[in-house]
Amino acid sequence: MLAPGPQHRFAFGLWTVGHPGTDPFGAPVRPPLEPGEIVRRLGDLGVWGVSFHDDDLLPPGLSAAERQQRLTGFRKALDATGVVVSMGTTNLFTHPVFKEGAFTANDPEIRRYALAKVMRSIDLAAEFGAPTYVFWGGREGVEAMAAKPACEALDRYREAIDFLCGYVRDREYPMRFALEPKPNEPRGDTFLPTIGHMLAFIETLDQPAMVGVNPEVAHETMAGLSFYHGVAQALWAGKLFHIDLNAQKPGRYDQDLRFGSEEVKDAFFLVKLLEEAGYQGPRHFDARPYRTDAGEDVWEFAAGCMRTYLILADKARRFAVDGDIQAALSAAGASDLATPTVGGHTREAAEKLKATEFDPDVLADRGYHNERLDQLVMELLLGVR
Ligand code: GLT
Ligand code: MN
Ligand code: MN
Repeated sequence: MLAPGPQHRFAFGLWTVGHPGTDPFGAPVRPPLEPGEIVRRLGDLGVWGVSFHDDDLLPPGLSAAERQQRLTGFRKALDATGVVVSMGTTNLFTHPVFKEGAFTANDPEIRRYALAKVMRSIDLAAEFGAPTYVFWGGREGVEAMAAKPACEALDRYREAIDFLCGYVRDREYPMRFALEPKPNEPRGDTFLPTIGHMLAFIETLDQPAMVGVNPEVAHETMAGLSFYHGVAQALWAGKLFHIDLNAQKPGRYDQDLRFGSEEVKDAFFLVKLLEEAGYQGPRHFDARPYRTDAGEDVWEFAAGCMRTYLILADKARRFAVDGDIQAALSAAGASDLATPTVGGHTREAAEKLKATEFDPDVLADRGYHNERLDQLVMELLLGVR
């Protein structure tokens, strides 16, 4: 039950288990790993998918022969393990050229360079059959508010996504886009900072049906928002195309911790939501091992992300059949929310409703017993039920 397999659709980015442990204050603590080796180790753990940035797979500056060697090594490892490429993305944040932005850089030449880099990277992802392409606008933002007219930045952001949708359609790649919000870091403020901003932006695009979101646990949590409720709204809107799972303490820099290692109750309700909503996309871990760890610890970290997910999925199944929890849900009136309030508007229905006598004091008398319900959830999670 806790053994990961392809049916669970677990995926990792090359940059996650391959992260060398650099941080703003410290040098690498782990040696680089070859993409082919990463795929083989992930395959051994029962992982279904792998994702990459263009620069993870093909670091800038490789010779033609080195490029070919890395591509062949990667392809061979995919074929040998059956691991699929579940997502591709572009690095539009490391090189100094993007220090002032990529799609929203003030310099039009930099914006055009960014688009060309993305198109080449989309070709690479398509070559490996990636069905989803992620956009994380790490450098799309400002420190000096005066330096960038905010609405024009959104115009340029939209222009870029529209252009790239056109590119994918023209090439007939079977690929959808997933936009990843983040409130800040590395920029002081990032455009499209939350799931809600992103959902509203998508509706302004030329091809809104082709574009969804890739929310990340750490990013909403940094802003003090409920990731669970953001993901629920994305699902409700039919826009959860991809998800980045990790863990994060609220109010800090982006920690990208092992999935489920912080805020366990939130992680439980997230897994329950994904499983019960029938979400079919990748369970993609965008996390990295602690900087204290190296070697085999990296693979233990990867196994831990998946094991915690499966434990929480099992807890969700227990939740659904636990008689006390079901009784507490009834007492809370949880299932009554599925009953329509009034149905569609008609003049008669409106008049009838206005003429109805309500007694708010009587209605207010009801208790909902939420304390009991939540305590039962805690006991389930703490392993005494
Ligand atoms: C980077 C970022 C992530 C994004 C990745 C995709 S890169 O690690 O912190 O949240 O998902 O570009
Ligand atoms: Mn992410
Ligand atoms: Mn992150």
